[in-house]
Amino acid sequence: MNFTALTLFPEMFSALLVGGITKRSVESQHISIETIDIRDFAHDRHRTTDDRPYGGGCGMVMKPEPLAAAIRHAKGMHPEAYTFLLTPQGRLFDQGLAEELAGCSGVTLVCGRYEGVDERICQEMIDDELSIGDYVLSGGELAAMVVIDAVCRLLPGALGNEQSAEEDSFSTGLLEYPQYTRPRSFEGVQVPDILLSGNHGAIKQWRRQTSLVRTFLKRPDLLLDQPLAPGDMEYLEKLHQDIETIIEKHSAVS
Ligand code: 4HQ
Repeated sequence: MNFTALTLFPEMFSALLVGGITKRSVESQHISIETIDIRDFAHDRHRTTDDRPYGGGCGMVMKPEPLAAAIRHAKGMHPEAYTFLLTPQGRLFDQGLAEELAGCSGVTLVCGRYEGVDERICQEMIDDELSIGDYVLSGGELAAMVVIDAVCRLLPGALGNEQSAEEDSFSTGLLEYPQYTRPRSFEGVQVPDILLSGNHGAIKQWRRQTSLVRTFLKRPDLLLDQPLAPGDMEYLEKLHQDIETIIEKHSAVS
């Protein structure tokens, strides 16, 4: 899969080659990461890429001409790729969208700077707008790298352990269960006995149940989306029962 980033700061993307899954995926040719320097498509003496906003106001806007030429160049290189603009106005980039993009042969990511890009670029040359969350970045580059990282690790061959992408939080629809490694006792805190029991059925059940409780406590919104397994319902009903028993006991004395 090819990722092409259009940016005024192509060097930023070298961060993806420093280590980790993105570096390995480039080396094994499961992905390629190309950058296009938007400034290479500005042909005035100062290679200007920004201009003052019509109607006044603070800040600068990315001029349409260099950006349009850069996007046309990218489309020429990768005619089948989808072209996305990173912007807080975009569709929220979540695990579902990452899985969708993992099915594409190419993704082109247009990274704005300043106050944003001329609206005519968004209207005419962008397939869809993506946001990585409700906060304001100083440029689209970090957002584009988030997208590349999250999509890359879903591609076949990207993981040492193929299973771990499927068991990830959000792929199960739940937050992850707690993880432990050696030593068995660390600063007085023990690894839960069940994980040392060798009983794989019991361990699987414990993990699922801790995932459920964690999700309920930290991100109850997630439990409303995903369908639950039958065993989940049984466990939640048992907890519900236990809570009711506690409440009844305490309302009897007060
Ligand atoms: N941007 N998710 C680039 C973002 C953003 C986000 C603000 C995009 C600044 C120039 N991008 N402009 N959040 O905050 O994708």
